[in-house]
Amino acid sequence: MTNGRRAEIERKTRETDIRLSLELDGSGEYDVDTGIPFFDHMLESLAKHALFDLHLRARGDLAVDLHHTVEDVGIVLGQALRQALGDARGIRRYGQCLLPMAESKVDVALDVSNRPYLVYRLELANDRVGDFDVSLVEDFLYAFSQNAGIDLHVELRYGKSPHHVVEAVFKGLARSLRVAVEIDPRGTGVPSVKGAL
Ligand SMILES: [Mn+2]
Repeated sequence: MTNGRRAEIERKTRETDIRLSLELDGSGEYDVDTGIPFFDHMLESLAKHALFDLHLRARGDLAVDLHHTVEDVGIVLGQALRQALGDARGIRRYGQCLLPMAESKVDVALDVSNRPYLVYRLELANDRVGDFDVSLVEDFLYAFSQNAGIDLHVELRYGKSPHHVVEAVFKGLARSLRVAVEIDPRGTGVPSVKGAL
């Protein structure tokens, strides 16, 4: 089914230096290094469960804060997804997943609509997993959804462990994306009555 739905992006600013390649019709192969071990763990899960091939090197000013690196990876990953989709011909467009992880459950729904929006209903104490501040998840998802053109809804149904909750968010996003960007064998053209996404 590979029809060249891939993108490669390099982006360098005073804060971060990022190289990323993304293949939508992949097999979940990844090689990720952002300098933030827990964030790597999340992005690896994303690639694995979306069946994307993802190669990512990010070097950021982590000594200042993790925020620039996390946000900029979200921007570049979103741009790559948008670019790889092209005119979005043949995709399913919608995806959703209710993802359990141990004691936690997270609800993800998305529309690859090219009308970005983020609804983020996840209230956790200002916890950390390793060096990773849980509030960074919203920054990542905002940057990603804006740049990918995705209307993204994430809601925590319940859960306690910040590691499990955040991992459920990334895995739920992965499974939703997998369905939404897959080529629908019954699809005919761009999935919109407007004829464009
Ligand atoms: Mn884990």
